Amino acid sequence: MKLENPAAHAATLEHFWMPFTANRAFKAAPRLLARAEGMYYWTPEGRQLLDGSAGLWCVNAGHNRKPIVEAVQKQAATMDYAPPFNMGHPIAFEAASVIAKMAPAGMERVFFTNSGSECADTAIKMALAYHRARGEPGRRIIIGRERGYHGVNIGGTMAGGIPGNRKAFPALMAGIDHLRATHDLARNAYSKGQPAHGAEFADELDRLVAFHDPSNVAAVIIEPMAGSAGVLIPPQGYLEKIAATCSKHGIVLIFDEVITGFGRLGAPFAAHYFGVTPDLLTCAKAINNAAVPMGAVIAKNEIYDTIVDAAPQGQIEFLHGYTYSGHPLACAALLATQKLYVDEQLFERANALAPAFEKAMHSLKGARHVIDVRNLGLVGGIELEPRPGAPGKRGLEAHIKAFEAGVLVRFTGDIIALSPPLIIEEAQIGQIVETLRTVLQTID
Ligand code: PXG
Repeated sequence: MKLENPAAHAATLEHFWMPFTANRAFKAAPRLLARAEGMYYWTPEGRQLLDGSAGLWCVNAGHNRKPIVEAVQKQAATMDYAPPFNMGHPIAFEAASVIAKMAPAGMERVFFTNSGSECADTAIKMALAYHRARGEPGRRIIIGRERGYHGVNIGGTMAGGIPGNRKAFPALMAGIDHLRATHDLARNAYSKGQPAHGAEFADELDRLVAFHDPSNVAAVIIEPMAGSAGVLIPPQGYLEKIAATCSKHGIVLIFDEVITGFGRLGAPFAAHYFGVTPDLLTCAKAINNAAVPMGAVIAKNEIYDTIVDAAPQGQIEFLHGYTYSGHPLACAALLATQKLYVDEQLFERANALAPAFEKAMHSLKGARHVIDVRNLGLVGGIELEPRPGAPGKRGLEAHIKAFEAGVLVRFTGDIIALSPPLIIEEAQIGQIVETLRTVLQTID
């Protein structure tokens, strides 16, 4: 049989089953991106779009940065792939060292994955393996939080708190409980930075731990700042309380920093920003500017030592890993990205821009449909009043109209999320905000 030329299919959209997408609606009215550079995307027709979301919270250094592109090209031409099981290649060790150096003190062991989802499942397995190695295999319960997002693999889906993502998998969800989300518009609307009210939401952890008994609880997994579910910023004092409860009861605290890692809050990690150190920290996305899929779980040395020392010499200590753990191209992109962050002082830049970003964001107070504006570092959330009987519609329409007006923003339900590349200029922040103001005027 003669094979057809695959390029003959290039123009059809029907074969790609798109992720987290209303496939039929999208394919009826596609929004395609064909090229990117710096702060901008271009559509196939050549229309320019200002990137207000760093792709999906991941392109922190801006698009197609030359040092990253060249590093990936060079690595592809040197060694495309090498097996990571019981073998190694130097650049994966180098990449792990770079991440270990920037992680909070005492967290110097780095396990590579290919995504944030794989990180969540890896971290949950590490927590269970740690308790088993310590002689407490009964600790199996994982506590997540409502509105949390830890990706789409089974562990992350289970610990996550977005009902729609979970409802088809109830049989897989034993041994899990959830804290309440900290969102409290009545008390905290229009907060600048961390909201003043709500540290007591953390008291729920004491209740859940007492209810299940500490001897059964393995880990708590939360995003220090929840991104996907609508930019939910931790109230002052909340994370400190959560960490204290975990520490008191020997529970592994996992921070999911897939969004907050690598400068989003003007610091290497949210753990630095908030001054709260977890036991395991997951990251992905901006780890290598999203140039090649990659994630990493950063573990406290004690967790690594406990798991490794419990196994007999010569035996695999942690039966877990991916064909592409520490993929050479991903590592090359990581090294170039992390160098760029330092050379251009992009985390410091995010920090320096944060006050101007906050001011611009809060100028949307009083704009049509807006019921809250919140911000932290270079993250902004604009919550719209849901249209009666049609929640989520306003958010979607705002996203589409902003796209048509040349600005890319994220939306979750009726919450618009901004997380621009850290190279953004003040004038571009202004352009995003003014575009949104105009767009909100034009939707019902
Ligand atoms: N944890 C967090 C906190 C995330 O934000 C993941 C895990 C999963 O990562 P992967 O690489 O498996 O997708 C994420 C992903 C949005 C949006 O619209 C956010 C994510 C993914 C897709 C869309 O805000 N975050």
